[in-house]
Amino acid sequence: RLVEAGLTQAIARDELTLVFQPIVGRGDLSIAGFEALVRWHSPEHGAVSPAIFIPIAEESNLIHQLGDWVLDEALAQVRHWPDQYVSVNFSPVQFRRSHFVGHILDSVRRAGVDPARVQIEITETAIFDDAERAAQTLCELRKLGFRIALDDFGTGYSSLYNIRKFALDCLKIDRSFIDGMGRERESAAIVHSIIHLGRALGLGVVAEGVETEAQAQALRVAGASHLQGFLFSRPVAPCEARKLAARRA
Ligand code: G
Ligand code: G
Ligand code: MN
Ligand code: NA
Repeated sequence: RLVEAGLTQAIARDELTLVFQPIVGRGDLSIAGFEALVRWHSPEHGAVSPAIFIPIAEESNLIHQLGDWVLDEALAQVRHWPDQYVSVNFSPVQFRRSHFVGHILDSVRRAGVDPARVQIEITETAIFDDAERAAQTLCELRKLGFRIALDDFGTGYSSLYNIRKFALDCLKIDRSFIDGMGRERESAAIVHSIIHLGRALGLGVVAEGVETEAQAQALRVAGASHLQGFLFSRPVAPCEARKLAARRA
């Protein structure tokens, strides 16, 4: 597999970069944190989307090396921001690795970063298979001060029963629902339900993929706590993120 071979070299050859997308408060649009998103510029394949290469990395165990690089790079950047957190995506394969908690803790200690400034984004798939073990892992991370976000919420299989047991800080509503909000009653109903659920459980609710002012307004009225999407900012390079962080703390 060509892509797999290239990916093996990508880290050593400095072909990976991170970009950062602001997550803004619903009201004053101040930047609460940035989501780190990995990019691969391959000399052979050009720009390859993580939607393509993350699944390949997961199948070949490269995900651990890649994930370590992403975390270290994200931690290096968060130190330059006044008080925002960095939100890092973790694959279910990483999450289920033994010593996941100890491994992350080592990284933040080495980087000298307060766990409170690190948000761990996991998807429902990560916690679906072995809910007991996942609940335990999340609980340990939360005790250490990490923030926990459930990503792509609404697209997976987590039962509401499980949600109640997990130590979470926020739900991230999948952007497919935000996209459908203005067109279909069903999407709007789902968005409202997730926001209601999150608030009732005392969680933050981040709406992803906000592209229009009409969506932002509807989400404010519905009670989302934070918004993320091209309307506010595309994912930006580290130097740009630093400027935004300093300006809009
Ligand atoms: O940034 P973009 O929309 O192209 O991301 C596509 C997919 O890749 C999304 O599902 C996103 O969560 C995932 N992704 C982006 N960066 C990372 C990363 O650093 N680690 C993992 N596990 N997934 C990522
Ligand atoms: O699965 P996850 O939520 O981590 O995916 C994040 C992805 O969503 C990133 O690849 C990012 O580029 C993309 N994204 C962020 N904001 C928007 C937006 O407003 N519209 C669209 N279409 N994609 C977005
Ligand atoms: Mn995400
Ligand atoms: Na998402």
